[in-house]
Amino acid sequence: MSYYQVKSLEQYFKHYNKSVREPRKFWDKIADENFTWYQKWDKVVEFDMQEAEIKWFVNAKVNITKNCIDRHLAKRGTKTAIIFEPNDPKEEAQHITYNELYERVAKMANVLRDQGIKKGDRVCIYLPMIPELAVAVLACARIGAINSVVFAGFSASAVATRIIDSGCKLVITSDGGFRGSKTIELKSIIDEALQKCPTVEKVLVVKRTNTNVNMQEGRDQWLQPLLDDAVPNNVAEIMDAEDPLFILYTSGSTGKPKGMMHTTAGYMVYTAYTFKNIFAYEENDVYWCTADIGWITGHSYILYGPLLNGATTVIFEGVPSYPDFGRFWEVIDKHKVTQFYTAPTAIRSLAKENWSWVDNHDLSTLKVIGSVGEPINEEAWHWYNDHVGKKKCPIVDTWWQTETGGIMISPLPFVTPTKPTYATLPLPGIQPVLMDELRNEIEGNQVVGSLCIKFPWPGIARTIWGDHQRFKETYFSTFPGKYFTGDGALRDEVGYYRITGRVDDVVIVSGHNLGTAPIEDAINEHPAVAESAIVGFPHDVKGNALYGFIILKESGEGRDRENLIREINEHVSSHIGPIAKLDKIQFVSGLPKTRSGKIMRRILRKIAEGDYSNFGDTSTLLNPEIVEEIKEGKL
Ligand code: 6R9
Repeated sequence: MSYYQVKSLEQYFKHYNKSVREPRKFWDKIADENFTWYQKWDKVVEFDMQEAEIKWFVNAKVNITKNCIDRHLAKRGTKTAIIFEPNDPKEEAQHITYNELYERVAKMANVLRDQGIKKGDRVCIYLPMIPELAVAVLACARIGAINSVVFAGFSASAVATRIIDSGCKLVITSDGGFRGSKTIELKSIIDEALQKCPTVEKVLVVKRTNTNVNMQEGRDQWLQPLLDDAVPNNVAEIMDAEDPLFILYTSGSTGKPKGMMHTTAGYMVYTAYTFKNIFAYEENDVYWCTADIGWITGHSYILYGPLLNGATTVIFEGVPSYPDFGRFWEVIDKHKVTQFYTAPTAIRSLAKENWSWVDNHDLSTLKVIGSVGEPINEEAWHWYNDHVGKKKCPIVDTWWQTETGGIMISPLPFVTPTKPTYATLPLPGIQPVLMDELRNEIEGNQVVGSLCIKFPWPGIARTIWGDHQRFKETYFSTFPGKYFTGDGALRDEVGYYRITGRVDDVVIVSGHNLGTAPIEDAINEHPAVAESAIVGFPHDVKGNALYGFIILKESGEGRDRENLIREINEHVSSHIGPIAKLDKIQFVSGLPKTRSGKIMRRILRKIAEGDYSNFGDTSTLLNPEIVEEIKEGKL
């Protein structure tokens, strides 16, 4: 592998400047030197940022699984590709070598083909964090099926929305999943979801919990007997660089979830390059990212990035607090983890517990530790640095999004001096800019603005499945010609970036992006509710929690409030999932609205935060008196 690796800040700047001056040459070299292609590209990149049309490595032919698995077999066949650490520490960990991974993916790919799945068909994967999840994702990529992994914490109705939107033909699930002390009945959630999904013809079921499940004749089959009969090798499908690789849903500020579509070659090049550089990965390292493969972090940095680099990657089924608060640290100790990548919400929840949970384990193998998902607050940063990294492991605070495919702004370990709460500098090849309200680029340092990226990079999502117009409007219209991230940021005196949070109606709760609109829709479906508005407010552990302002219908006025709160939260749980439950619900008689009928969320946000100092300009409010009422009734 010959991705460039910079050794000093000076080298970084040299490299960075080159990547901005000659982006085509920069990416051409990385793609050329580090992957196996059936056919190389005619053109490195072709784009029209106004129309949101972007193509990388035009006309190249490739299969990403050949690059993740096959090409490593000669040198690394017996090396561990995946370490599976089960939910229950008493269950033995599994070490899956590259040879074994090849066989398992080949068999799975053959099963999918036998079931009639062809290139371009959509497959929904709804599985817990077990090796079959990785195998299923890779098997789809092997045969060119477009997979849509749905996080196994989503409810039946949320899964159904996603299956319907992408028109999946087949679902891969399991009888159930273990999560801490709980067992989640995944198959029965799928059964309920599929009542609304006419496109699904087949369901393949992995046995994990031995829970009793209902198997529908003609539709459902146990996966294992099919795998037992399958041939252990498979010729990979030849994919065009721009053929879709996967769809992954993310919340929007309005309407239904957005199916972000990533394509093959650009995503491959970008995840491999970023993984290698940001985690300073070396041949015998053991890398662990605690995310779920149901989120982009799991796609890019549990599966693709590590496997493309021939790395050993840990898949962890459990949760940080089970069987006790020492679990993360015990796993690092047990598997001699060298790079550890987690989320601020996990750090905060563990930092609340006794230090001895960490200090009783040997973490001396760690070299680099990372954070992702939301801004990391100063206190959590220091705790992570002191207790986990022991002040000797650089913290890579990595800023990126489902839409960006891979990490965009992050320190490079041992190169970029870190600064708490700062994601620091863009990776070579990435050109961030801050924009003001008049849509002008803000030059210079010590400035704040809306974070945009002004030149495409290989990992950028290409569209929203089935709705290119929405893709264009959401990301390329606010600041014409630029990709708008939806985040605000500041640039300090030396040019370091600090992400200040979302500027739209998305709230990040425990690292999960939640659009407020779908939650409001779910609440409004409750028969006693007339209208609602959801905002985020700061929470010690979750980063943000949800605060709901709810107007009841006349028929709901006399109802017992406790019961109503419970019912409303059940409604949210069943429509979106338990992660979207509201921490606080305040019943109000009206919501502050502008003359054009828009809820002024900025005011509600301030009230939820308990900050009454300055509501800003309220002159456009139709009903200013409501603000006082809401303030007085605040919980
Ligand atoms: C990878 C991922 C994207 C949003 C993003 C931003 C927030 C992620 C961050 C961060 C500050 C970081 N975010 N990493 N904010 N510092 N290091 O999380 O993707 O689920 O799509 O979320 O998360 O607000 O816009 P996704």
